[in-house]
Amino acid sequence: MTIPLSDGQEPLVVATFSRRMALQLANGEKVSARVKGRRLRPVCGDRVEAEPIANEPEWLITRVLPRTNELGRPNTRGKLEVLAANLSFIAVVTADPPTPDWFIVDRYLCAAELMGVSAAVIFNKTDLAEPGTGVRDTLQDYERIGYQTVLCSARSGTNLDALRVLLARQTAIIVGQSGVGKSSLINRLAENADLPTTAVSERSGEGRHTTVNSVMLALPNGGAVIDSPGVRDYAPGTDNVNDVIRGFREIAKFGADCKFSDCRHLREPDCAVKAAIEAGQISARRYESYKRLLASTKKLTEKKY
Ligand SMILES: Nc1nc2c(ncn2[C@@H]2O[C@H](COP(=O)(O)OP(=O)(O)O)[C@@H](O)[C@H]2O)c(=O)[nH]1
Ligand SMILES: [Mg+2]
Ligand SMILES: [Zn+2]
Repeated sequence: MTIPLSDGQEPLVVATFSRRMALQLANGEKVSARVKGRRLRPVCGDRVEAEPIANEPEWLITRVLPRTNELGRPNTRGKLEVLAANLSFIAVVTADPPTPDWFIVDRYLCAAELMGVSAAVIFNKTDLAEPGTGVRDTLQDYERIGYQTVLCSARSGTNLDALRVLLARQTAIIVGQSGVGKSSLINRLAENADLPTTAVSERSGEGRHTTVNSVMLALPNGGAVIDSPGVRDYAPGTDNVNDVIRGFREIAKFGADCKFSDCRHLREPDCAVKAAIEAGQISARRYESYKRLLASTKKLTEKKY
């Protein structure tokens, strides 16, 4: 199955393996490609200019077209790595096991806000156990601020239709801690998908070896999903205080009523955000994530001077 491209559209990057790529051409054909020069860094979702290489089966990518957005995160060396580009949706997956790390979820949701794309929180593996009240309350907090949530199971198939509806006609990336079932979900959603999945117990903590950086697969009812098996669980961050504030939509909303227009919602007087937390209108746990992300930007900023 191919990802729908309109006639005459530029080739689309549908898989990356280090410097090697798979391209889908406008006629639906898939070709492998190399990248011209060291400075070009195409990622899944990129539109590129490319040409066939004479006397070789491969194509050469010569230019990456301007991106509408990109999802980046720090890699193991602390450098920003772009995971995918030109997205319309981010699905953040959690499960138990592994023990949910909601800070990772909040960081991806923050990135989605800054990119201007929709996002949802998925809780997978409901076949193992019904989610406890802690998980349900947390998901409800996300619903309250306008993120859709889905409880599902890649194994039993429960509620996968809800996920299909969410992802239909989107260009989505599936993110989340390793072992939550991202590849398993995509294998159920995308036809002909055969992504490798790995039991949590078989994973080494220090990053397992994966050859594929990321791959984009077509969905049966239109749209596409990207799987990006990372070597470790690095979630996006930001070094800009205003971006952190914008990245937490409920904090940005209540923050409009603070006394000071540059209020960081920490110890400032007449802070509408603090009032909203006390009134139970903002989740205290989300506020902790906000403060944690803010603290990490402070460290970054201090390092610069
Ligand atoms: N019980 C159960 N196990 C699942 C489910 N989804 C994935 N798994 C298992 O969880 C492990 C990690 O899955 P994988 O798709 O590789 O996770 P990823 O790292 O997020 O891509 C594998 O052993 C899967 O078989 C599910 O819905 N229920
Ligand atoms: Mg995977
Ligand atoms: Zn404030």
